[in-house]
Amino acid sequence: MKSLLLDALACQNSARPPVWLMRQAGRYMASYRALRQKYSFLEMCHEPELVAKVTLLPINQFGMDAAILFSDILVVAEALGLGLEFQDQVGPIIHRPIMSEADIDSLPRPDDLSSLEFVERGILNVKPHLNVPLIGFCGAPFTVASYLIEGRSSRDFKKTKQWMLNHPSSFKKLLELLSDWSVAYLNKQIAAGVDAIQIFDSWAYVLSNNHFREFALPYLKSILQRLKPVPVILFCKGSSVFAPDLAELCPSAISLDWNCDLKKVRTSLPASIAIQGNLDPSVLYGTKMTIEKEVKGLLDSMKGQKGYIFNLGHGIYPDVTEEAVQTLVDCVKKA
Ligand code: 1CP
Repeated sequence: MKSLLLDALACQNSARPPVWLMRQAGRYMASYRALRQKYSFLEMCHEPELVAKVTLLPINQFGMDAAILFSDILVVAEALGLGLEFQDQVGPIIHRPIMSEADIDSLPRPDDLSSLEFVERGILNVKPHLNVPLIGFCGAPFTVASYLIEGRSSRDFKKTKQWMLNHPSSFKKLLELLSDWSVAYLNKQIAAGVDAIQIFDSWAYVLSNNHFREFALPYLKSILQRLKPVPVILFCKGSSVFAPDLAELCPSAISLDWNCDLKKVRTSLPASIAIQGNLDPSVLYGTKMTIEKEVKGLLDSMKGQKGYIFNLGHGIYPDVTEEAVQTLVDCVKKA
């Protein structure tokens, strides 16, 4: 498949940058909210026809240059038998969080992925309807481990940090198991037809530099080394700080948050690694003029750079307007 995204991931683009947005299929869309009146979030993830439908919603409405599979990084928690629920206003709840090394030892190995078959079927369903690449994904081991240990979203990651610091060897056992699951799960997505992969280490920024090197980086590396050949984008919140370390893993692209000067990071990294990002998601709360000004400012700063993919620095907030998202996409497409 020839596409702006795949060209940019190969650092071979000469046209305008491709644009897609993290969490582009979600609650800010009226059509998504209408479906959520009928189905729970997990029901939507489990039903391959709905997966296809929701994946296509933003592409058909706004015209992004890539689709991201509608699913969640935590469906793996279900496959591990830990029980998963998404509560409105709360977020993900793991029914049986991991509390001991014995809990880790009792988790299943990724020998049988039949419990995640709905993801594969979703991919097969959506692919024939797409004329842009489809991005598959998983959560990185540290980020997924934090949910499995905390049992829900956390501010301070206290239980995770206590375990990591006091019992590093059993914590690493969990990270290794999650790496193995990620490899099996991503290779399944690749076999089903995704064109690129993004790995989300959303909460890696809570780690110190040393701890990032000990508890995040080796597991990302182990995943990358075992994937079938497709372009891989690495996303961490805090990735501008960790970019030099991430670059050593030779991903196709690094996705950056909005704290950094994107041009500076671009010039500090090997030209063979593409850069994705990094508009502050709250710019979408601005007026049309503000959004256009901010988007153009970012585009100007990256003008002439090969291997640039326009995106936000993190996911879209659920209460932005559809008009704001359309303004952003149109503005990049006019570049
Ligand atoms: O309708 C609803 O109430 C559900 C809202 C929602 C959606 C639309 C959740 C719950 N997940 C998703 C989809 C999703 N999640 C996608 C695919 C759709 C797309 O991007 O268009 C992806 C790639 C994710 C990934 C994901 N889930 C991440 C990593 C990305 C990031 O934002 O950092 C994380 C951390 C999650 C966990 C998660 N899923 C949902 C919630 C509310 C949360 C918790 C977030 C938190 O702890 O703050």
